[in-house]
Parts: sequence; C-alpha cells; structure tokens
Amino acid sequence: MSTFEPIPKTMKAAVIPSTGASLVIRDDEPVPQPEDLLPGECLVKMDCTGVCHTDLHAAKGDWPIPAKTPLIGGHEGVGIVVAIGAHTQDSPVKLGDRVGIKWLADSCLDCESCRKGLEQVCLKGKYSGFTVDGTFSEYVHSYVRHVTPIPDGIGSAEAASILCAGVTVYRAIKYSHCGIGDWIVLPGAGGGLGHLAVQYASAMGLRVLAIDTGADKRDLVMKLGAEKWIDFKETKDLVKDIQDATDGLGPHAAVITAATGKAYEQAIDYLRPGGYLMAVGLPAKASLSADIFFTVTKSISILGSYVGNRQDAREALDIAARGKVKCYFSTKSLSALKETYEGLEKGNIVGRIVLDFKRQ
Ligand code: 8ID
Ligand code: ZN
Repeated sequence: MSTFEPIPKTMKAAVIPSTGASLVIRDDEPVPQPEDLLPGECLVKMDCTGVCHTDLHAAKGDWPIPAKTPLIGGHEGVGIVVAIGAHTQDSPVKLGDRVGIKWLADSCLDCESCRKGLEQVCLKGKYSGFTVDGTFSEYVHSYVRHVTPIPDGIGSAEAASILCAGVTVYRAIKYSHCGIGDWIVLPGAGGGLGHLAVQYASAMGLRVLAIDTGADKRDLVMKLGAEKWIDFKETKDLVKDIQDATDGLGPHAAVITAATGKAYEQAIDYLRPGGYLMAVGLPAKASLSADIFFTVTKSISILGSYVGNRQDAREALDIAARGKVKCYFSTKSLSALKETYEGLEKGNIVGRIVLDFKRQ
C-alpha cells in the first residue's frame, strides 16, 4: 500500500438509504482505508463531480435492475489518487495523478466484450453510483485500470461531465454513421448530455437540429452551434417540423438523450430513409415500439449506445481539453444535490450542475 497524504476515518457523503428514499448528507461516512485496498484498487480524493440524470433514475429505482442500497451515487468525478493497494502491478496511474471516475468503475478486461472494446457490457462490470459507491463523497474507492487520466489544459469542473455525459454522446455520434454535412437531430439538446452532443456533432461537421423546450435551452444550444431549433412543447406536428427543417427528407440520425419515452415515439417516422436511431436516454419503465413495416421499408437502424470504453473517454476528454467542446455548468456544494435532483425531475436544469467539494 502507498499513500499520498494522511487519510481521515470519516467523510462527507450523500447517501440514499433505500430505493426511493430521500437523500441524506452525512458527515460520518467511513472512508475506505488504504490498508484495505486490494491489488488494483485505489482511493481518489474528490475535487468535484457532475450530477447526471442517471443518478436520479438510480435513486428512484426507475429501471428493471435496482441500484445497491444504501447507495452513494455519482459517476462524473474528478480527483487525485491518494492511495493505491499494496502489490498493485503495472498501475497506469500513480499517487498524485488527477483522474476521472466514470460510470464503468471496473471490468475484467479479458472477456469477449472487453477484448472487443465493449467493456461497458462486461458481465463482471462494476458501475459507479449503481453497483458500487460513486462520487458523491469526499473519497472514492476505485480501480487503477479504469480511472481516466485527466489531460492538462482542462479544469477539473470542466472535465467532470465529460466523463459520462461527454463520452456517452461522443460515442453515440461516432457510431451514428453521420458524415460531414449530414443532419443530426438531438432531442434533449438542452440537458447535460444534449448540450455536449450539440458541440461534438458540430465539431464533427454535422448539421444540428436541436429539440428541447424553453428560451434558456434554445439560446444555449444555438450559441453552442445548433443550426435549427424546435420546441417540443410548442410544435403542432413534430414529424413535419423536423422534416421541413432537414431538406424535407428528415435527419440522417437521431441521438435521443431525453429522459422520457415520449421523445422516442416518432423517430422512425421523421428519420430519413437509411437513418440511424441512437437510443441513449434511459427513461423509467419505457419500451421502444417501432412500426416494423416502416423500419424495414425505410431501412432504419436502431442502436443502443451505452456510455463508452476507456478509449472513448480519453478521446472525448482530449477534444474538450483542446477547447472544441465546453461543458456549460454551474457549481454548487454537495448539500445542493437534493435540489439538483428536483431540478432534473422538473426539466429546468440548463446544461449541467457540478458539485464542488471545496464549497460548503
Ligand atoms: O450510456 C447511456 N446511454 C447514458 C449515459 C448517461 C445518461 C444514458 N443517460 C441517460 C440518463 O439516464 C437520462 O435518461 O440519458 C438521459 C438524459 O440524461 P441527462 O442529459 O443527464 O438529463 P437532463 O439534463 O435532464 O436532460 C434531459 C433533457 O431532455 C429534455 C429535457 O427538457 C432535458 O433538457 N426532454 C424531455 I424530459 N422530454 C423531451 C422531449 N420529448 C426532451 N427533449 C426533447 N423532446
Ligand atoms: Zn451519467
């Protein structure tokens, strides 16, 4: 075992005691101690963490698979490696390194999925803030092979949400089969994932039609590079409005990051023949129904896209560190997590909220 600085016995953490229960901020949560780390494990002292809508789904028990409880949520954390388990061999990170903790906390790196670069579906995968405790605490237990080195040239608060929101939309757009000049529609564009998708898509030379609601989200996405905007609460005919905005033929791809099943409903209708529907948003208890006739005769591809692998994370961060993509966020303290969940629920958070552990 090696440590960077003295490690306290207790810490501040936001804990969900049981599924659906309200959040409790504790000062006396035990800190995982360096001598208890196994080879390959590390302890990261958090600097800040983004809040993803996934954290709210996990806290509420929205999905067919429940999160562990009690749960410390969070999976967009940036901090410093302060301890590494004894007998760790060939660690890709060292004490004092600035690293990110993403949704995929660990995977075996040896099964077929891992070998093919689809490590996020590894059957031995561990998920931060879901199957293992996440980043809403001052110290986080993690794994040296999966923490992500944060490049110089990007602040920790700027990097935080790239670790989930950024990598997720970056990968979804990468696999959407869009080329320069193609139209991409982004329902959910004003949210955490969506506003980063607007920028990655623009950086890749795509033409962006952003969909969300309200003047604040419209102004943000237009500033970030969207060419056109539709307010989903104001449109009378979504399919017609989308097709009219995209040469009359519809977009080449849709990357759906809205946290509601409704946003998926008409995608098959408005997509251009040969188009790609990238399923990203994970609404509660929703299923995707697609008219088989039109899916076949329009040759539509429907692909699920789940966060990204270690390489996707490095690529997404590198693009952000070079200034091509910037997270739009406000910082708050850990104690503001509850009100952040309420804001996500109501859909009134523009961009992202990042919790700063230095703030009281
Ligand atoms: O790996 C993955 N696939 C992955 C990774 C990370 C997050 C999936 N997610 C999922 C989350 O679990 C959540 O279900 O993506 C969804 C969006 O996460 P987020 O961006 O963190 O949520 P947000 O900030 O609340 O943004 C959602 C936006 O959708 C808009 C809202 O107004 C908000 O701006 N929206 C809604 I709700 N309904 C809409 C609709 N019908 C809509 N926009 C367009 N059309
Ligand atoms: Zn997330």
